[in-house]
Amino acid sequence: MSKKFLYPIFPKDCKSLLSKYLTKEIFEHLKDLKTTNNFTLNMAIASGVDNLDSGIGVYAGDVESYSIFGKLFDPIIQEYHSFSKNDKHKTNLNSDDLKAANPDPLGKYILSTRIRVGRNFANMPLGPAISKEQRDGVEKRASEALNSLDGNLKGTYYPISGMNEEISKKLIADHFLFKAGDRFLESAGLNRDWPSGRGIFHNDEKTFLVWVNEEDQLRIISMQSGGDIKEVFERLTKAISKIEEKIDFSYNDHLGYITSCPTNLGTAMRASVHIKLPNLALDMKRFEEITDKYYLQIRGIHGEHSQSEDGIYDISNKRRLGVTEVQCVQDMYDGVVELIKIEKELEKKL
Ligand code: ADP
Ligand code: CIR
Repeated sequence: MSKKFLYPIFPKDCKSLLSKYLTKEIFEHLKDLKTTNNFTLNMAIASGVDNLDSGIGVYAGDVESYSIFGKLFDPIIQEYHSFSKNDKHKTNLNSDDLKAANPDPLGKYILSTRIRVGRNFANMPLGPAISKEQRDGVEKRASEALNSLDGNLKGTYYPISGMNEEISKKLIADHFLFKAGDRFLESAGLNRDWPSGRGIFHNDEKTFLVWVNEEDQLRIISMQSGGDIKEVFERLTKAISKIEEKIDFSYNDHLGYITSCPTNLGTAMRASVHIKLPNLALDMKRFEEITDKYYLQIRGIHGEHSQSEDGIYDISNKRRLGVTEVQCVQDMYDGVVELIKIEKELEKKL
């Protein structure tokens, strides 16, 4: 007999948006619904129910999840992106519109810059609801499209299956490859059939990389040492348009690019720097006042849910939906300029 699906009780100190918005009434309303890919509310909330330290706690199995379970997703999207269910998304990937001269030409603060977007195939379930056969098909189509790129985007696709453990450990430590066994993704069903269908494509310099079948079917990444944010954005936009010549991605006027985690909807873009701010780090209240003002998120240097080391932080745009790609990078750039200015002032007071 199947286990009865009961209303989850969250502890008082649970801060996830799931615990905030999944009222008993909404639960009763949604608990027996499913999408055409058989994705249920139980599946959508599993990550936040298992991981009480989640910030968000929900995942979509397909684009339909966002409407069928809209009573839960809409307020979460509203709070994270300040975006209402009647708003329209807008896109602008024209790098000429970005005003971002290197804010740290001497390389004293910014160690590296990375900009990524998530993309999922049109007419295909998202990772939490995809079958093994569909996932392997995505890998085949993605690796063929990627292996045909040329110029500075030319590279090689490396499946995770059969990858030497030393090589994968080094790629993860050097910030190029996703970690295996993430517990948030595990509960969301995103690690099923691991490692089949997963892999990484990169050029020789590792300035252009694509993750295949992690949280989204593609994570298209441009990164390099230092703070030339515009160059990183230019490489990314060129890569996106080349890949879009070969693959149709899931997109609609309301939610923009469709992703499995609602925080990534819209542009699906996270533009970040690894930046050394040891003095500002001694006053986290002030640090967070600046990051809040510019709509930025602070992460540790080994990615989400990791800690800072040696006063180095991962600073990135928080908003992704209802703002353009250029604005996402501009948010990060403007905030970083301000952070460096304050760090310099604090240095002078030493
Ligand atoms: P995502 O950016 O795809 O949401 P994570 O936060 O997990 O995922 O980060 C993925 C990897 O990218 C981690 O190894 C992280 O340290 C690395 N990373 C993120 N931003 C930068 C950056 N600016 N420079 C170098 N590595 C970065
Ligand atoms: C969580 O809920 O903490 C994870 N599922 C990750 C959510 C995405 N994080 C973010 O803030 N962008």
